[in-house]
Amino acid sequence: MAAIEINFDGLPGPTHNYSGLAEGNLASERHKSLASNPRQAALQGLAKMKALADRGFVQAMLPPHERPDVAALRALGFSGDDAQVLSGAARSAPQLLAACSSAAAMWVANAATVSPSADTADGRAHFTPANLVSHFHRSLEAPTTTRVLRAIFADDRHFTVHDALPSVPQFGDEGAANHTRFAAAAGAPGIELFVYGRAGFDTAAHAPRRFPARQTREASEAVARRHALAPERTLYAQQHPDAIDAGVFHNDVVAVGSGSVLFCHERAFVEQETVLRALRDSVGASFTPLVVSEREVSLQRAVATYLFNSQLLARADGGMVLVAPAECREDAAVSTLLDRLVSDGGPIREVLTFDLRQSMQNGGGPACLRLRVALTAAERKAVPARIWLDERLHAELVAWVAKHYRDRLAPADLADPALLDESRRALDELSRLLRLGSVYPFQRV
Ligand code: SUG
Repeated sequence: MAAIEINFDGLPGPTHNYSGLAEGNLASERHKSLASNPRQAALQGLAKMKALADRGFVQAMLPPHERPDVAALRALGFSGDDAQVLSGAARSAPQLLAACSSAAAMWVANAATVSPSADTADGRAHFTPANLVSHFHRSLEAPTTTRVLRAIFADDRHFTVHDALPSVPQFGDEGAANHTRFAAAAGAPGIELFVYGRAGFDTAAHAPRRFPARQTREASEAVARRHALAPERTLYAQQHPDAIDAGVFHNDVVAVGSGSVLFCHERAFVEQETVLRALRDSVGASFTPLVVSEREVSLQRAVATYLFNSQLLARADGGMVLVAPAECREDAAVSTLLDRLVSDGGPIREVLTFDLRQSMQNGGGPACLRLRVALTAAERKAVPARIWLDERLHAELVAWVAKHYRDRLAPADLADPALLDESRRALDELSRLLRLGSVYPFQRV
């Protein structure tokens, strides 16, 4: 049965803020301490989901996580009641409070690596939640992500949700942001490309100098083994260390692929020609690389506009839509490139742009905000949760955001115990709305 690729978008949570937590992510570093607008962040995300659903793309969503993560602060030695834990952390370790308050779970491209049932030996769709060990604030996501995925993909006739890989730097795993699946035809077994930034057990090999490489080759290989992928349909490539040093902390900042198309910068991968040749051999003659030269758009511009952090969506007529950040139309060179892509008769027939500035200022564009899961009709039917975005769910979510979210959050507000209460109340209501069961720590005590 033919599967269709479904975008599960992460929803920014009520504590969305700018804390400069992500080294090597230039937008996060630049916007540190800016006041945020969580309500606008959530509404911008919902507007993208709604617009794509209205165009006939099946759209789903994933919920925010519980933040501030009081349990994580307690594990770090802060004590007393919840309000005292927050005020103690604010006083003596504001960076830890910020880390434990991050709404970074919205970038669900990092939630997990997903292999659809057409690719795996046992015919089930496999999920490995990412351990995200490269940054403390993101490493907190794995347990809730695992519970949420197990609530949605609960039916073990169709799905396997693994545990995250061991949480050590040698197995640094950032999920689908470093993973691309190609398939020449819908329903055909895919070619899965795993992209890593460094070797976990051989630190001498080709590493970036300035910024950390988050994904290790060993992590990618372990995920491929667990998912029981056919070795002849599994490829590995290394991110170019220069790209990481230019701010490409995840491969999806410099490349996006879908179907038979790869849209990337010419400086995305080490030995890029070899990678493209291997993809052509595996995907077949229909493989279409759209490689942008440094001369046309520099790596620096690509990072500044997030050109490649776009979604490539297949329309019913076979053409593709590129879903790009609004920033791409504000840069003359990038905007010209987008027009050229549409006019030159290639696979991209249309470009849509969205204002996702609240997320973008933390380094999260359209592609970061979504996790792709290819599902057959039977697999979709086996999902008990109400996560499919239709007119009604969208309206309910917009009302829910209006009811619970603040429109301004400054760094000092993270210690406000009322924010914790508001956030828990909101998530309690949301988990009922989405029929997820008790996925949050505060619901489980
Ligand atoms: O891990 N930003 C996230 C952005 C993730 C983008 N995802 C993908 N490229 N797939 C990160 O760097 C910033 C949080 C802060 O600074 O407050 C942050 O975590």
